[in-house]
Amino acid sequence: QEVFAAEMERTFIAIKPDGVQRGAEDCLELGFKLVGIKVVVPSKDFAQKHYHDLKERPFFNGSCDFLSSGPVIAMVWEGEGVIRYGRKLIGATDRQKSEHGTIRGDLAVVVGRNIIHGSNGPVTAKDEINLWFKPQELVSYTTNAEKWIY
Ligand code: RTP
Repeated sequence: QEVFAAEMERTFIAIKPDGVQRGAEDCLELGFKLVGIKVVVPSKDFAQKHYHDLKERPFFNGSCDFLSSGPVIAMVWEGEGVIRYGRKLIGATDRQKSEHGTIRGDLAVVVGRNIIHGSNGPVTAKDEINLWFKPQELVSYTTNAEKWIY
């Protein structure tokens, strides 16, 4: 029996270089379906593409330098409501404003070193997934767990 509609929401989540260096990659207990994962060191040019929305902001260059400073764990997660839930689990951008129990609230140091990234809406999710992953790097599968965990 098909529990969910075929078209599932997907989001892009990345453990940033500070999170990888600190071994924070096991912080994700999303309860959603992981459909793509890889470790990459993004080039500066690539980081600029990822942060293209922030081009006019004073911290754009610093954020791009930082994202390209070391390995990033890039992931695509799938499931109903995964974009919003991912953001909730990650917590507010600024560590000072992120709640305890969120990844940033518990682990982030300052706004520019905030451990993890998650798409902030359906449009950016689509753009970011397309930027970071080729279609053939994403898998489709069903598990029995889908009946209880999503
Ligand atoms: P992200 O894209 O990394 O998930 O972060 P976000 O949506 O929560 O926040 P956004 O405003 O898109 O900012 C992207 C990243 O830029 C760095 N930042 N630095 N120095 C600053 O004031 C400042 N503000 C933002 C952070 O690393 C932030 O995650």
